[in-house]
Parts: sequence; structure tokens; C-alpha cells
Amino acid sequence: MNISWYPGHMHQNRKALDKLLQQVIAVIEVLDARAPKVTTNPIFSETYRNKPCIKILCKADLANPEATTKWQNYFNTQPNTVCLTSALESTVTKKLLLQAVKRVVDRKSIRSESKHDLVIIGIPNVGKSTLLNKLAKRKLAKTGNEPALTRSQQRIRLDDSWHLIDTPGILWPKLENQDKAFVLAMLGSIRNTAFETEEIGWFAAELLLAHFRTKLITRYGLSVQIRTPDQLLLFIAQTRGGLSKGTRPNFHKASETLLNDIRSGKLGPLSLEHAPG
Ligand SMILES: Nc1nc2c(ncn2[C@@H]2O[C@H](COP(=O)(O)OP(=O)(O)OP(=O)(O)O)[C@@H](O)[C@H]2O)c(=O)[nH]1
Ligand SMILES: [Mg+2]
Repeated sequence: MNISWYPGHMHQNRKALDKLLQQVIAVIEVLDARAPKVTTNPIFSETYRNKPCIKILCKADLANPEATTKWQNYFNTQPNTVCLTSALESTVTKKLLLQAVKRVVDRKSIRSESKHDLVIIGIPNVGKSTLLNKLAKRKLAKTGNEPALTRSQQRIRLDDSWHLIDTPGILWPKLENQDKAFVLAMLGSIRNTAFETEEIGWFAAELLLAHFRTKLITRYGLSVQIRTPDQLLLFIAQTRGGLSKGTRPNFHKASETLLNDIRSGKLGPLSLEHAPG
């Protein structure tokens, strides 16, 4: 299976974003704390290469705290960059964000009496709109656990000087690295019409068996005999109601169960990548 998802609206959104990036002072790049590298859009580094950047590792409550701290330290060593973390119950506050802005933005480049824009960018479903709503203390932008919910830019006031703009999630036109594409699909950044759920379920099962077996034991009460993805999916089908009529195991439903559990954090914190060094 070859995953590719770059619908027409994403192309339009990219053009609108490129235009917007010309006028903003700094960007806020939202990444998924569980996989900050895979959820980095390579086209952004071309577009905003010289802009000060605040990276926010969202969904930190779904990642391993130690791994997230290492990623944060790593990004803080990058030029023009400050990295913050955000979790469902402890989101980045306006105060923290504005402090970070002050650290990365060269004061000489801005006029104190003017108003300036910051733009939130990121791939789909990483938590951009949730962040905007929390900062606005109102539900302005539609949010939800499916990709490409935001379809237009949305601007809020942070203080007398700074405004914040939420933008639709954007992927890149060609997902050359299919392992990355599978992780993006597993985390919910690629629309499920672009892939076979069972293939992503199989991929996730293989990855979890290899690296997070104890989490599977805790969640599903896995026995020692279960070693392969088909055995795991069959086990989930048998124990979580994924058996079709006539007792044929429903691998599609079992895959959905597994993917939903990963995406919602029911397996516990999962960090899929290590920070360099
Ligand atoms: N556990 C957890 N879930 C989060 C967090 N932030 C966002 N979410 C959930 O992630 C899903 C996606 O959030 P959105 O804010 O809609 O993501 P987005 O980046 O705006 O997505 P698009 O508009 O599609 O690009 C929603 O179900 C949120 O509730 C977080 O810090 N922790
Ligand atoms: Mg959004």
C-alpha cells in the first residue's frame, strides 16, 4: 500500500500560508510530542527558515515525560528556537508563550507601538486549534480527533501587541518515506480514506509488540504466547468484541480498536522517537 494524502484544499491552504508567513514576525510550530521528527513538515523549514520559531510539543500527556524533556532540550539548542510543551491539562499559557516570543524575537526588528502576528503551523491533528482555544479561553476553532478539521485561518488577540493566527494542518505533497507515512496514519494525521485500516493496524501491532509489549500486557492482558501482529489483532478481536457474525475475527474492527487506543492514550504514554544525541 502506498499512502499519499494531499487534497486540493491543502494545496490552497499552503498558498495562503506562504502569503501569511511573509508578514508574520514569528511562527509557532506545533508538533506531536510522541513523534516530533515525523510530525515536522519539511516544507515549513523551507518556507520560514529565517523566522524565529517557538516549537510546541503538544499532546505531551500522551508521551513519555523523559523523552519529551530530551526533545525540548534538543530543540532549545537550535538557532532562533524556543521549545515549550503542552498537555491536555496543562496547556501553554499566554504568559509563557509571550515570554518565549520575547526570547526569540529580536526587539530591534519590531516597533513597540505596532501590532504583530504570530502564526500557528503544523501538520493535521497535532493540536493547533485546541491550543488556540485554550489561549483564547473560548471554543473559537473546531477541534476533534480527525485530520484537516480546520479549513480557514482564525485570528485572536493575545495582548495589545500580539495576535495569534490558527491555520489548517498541512502535509507535504509526496510522502516518500512510507514508514513515516504509516506513523502519521497511526497517530491520526492522515485521513483514514487514504489507507487501509488493517494495514495500519498491522503496522501498529508490529511496532507495539517490538517496543511496548508491557503496555499491551497492561491494556489487553496479553499472554506470553502472543508474538506476532496477526496473533495480537486476533486476540483483540476475540477479547474486545471484534468477532463478526459466524465467529470470523474482524481484523478491521480490531485494528480500529488498537489505533483508537493509541491515539487516545489508552495504552499509556508512548514516545516513538528519541531526540538526537
Ligand atoms: N491528549 C491530548 N489530546 C490533545 C491535546 N491537544 C489536542 N488534543 C486532541 O487532538 C485532537 C486534534 O486537535 P486539534 O486541535 O483539532 O488539532 P489541529 O492541529 O487543529 O488539527 P487540524 O485542524 O485538522 O489541522 C483533538 O481530539 C484534541 O482534543 C493534548 O495536549 N493532549
Ligand atoms: Mg485545527
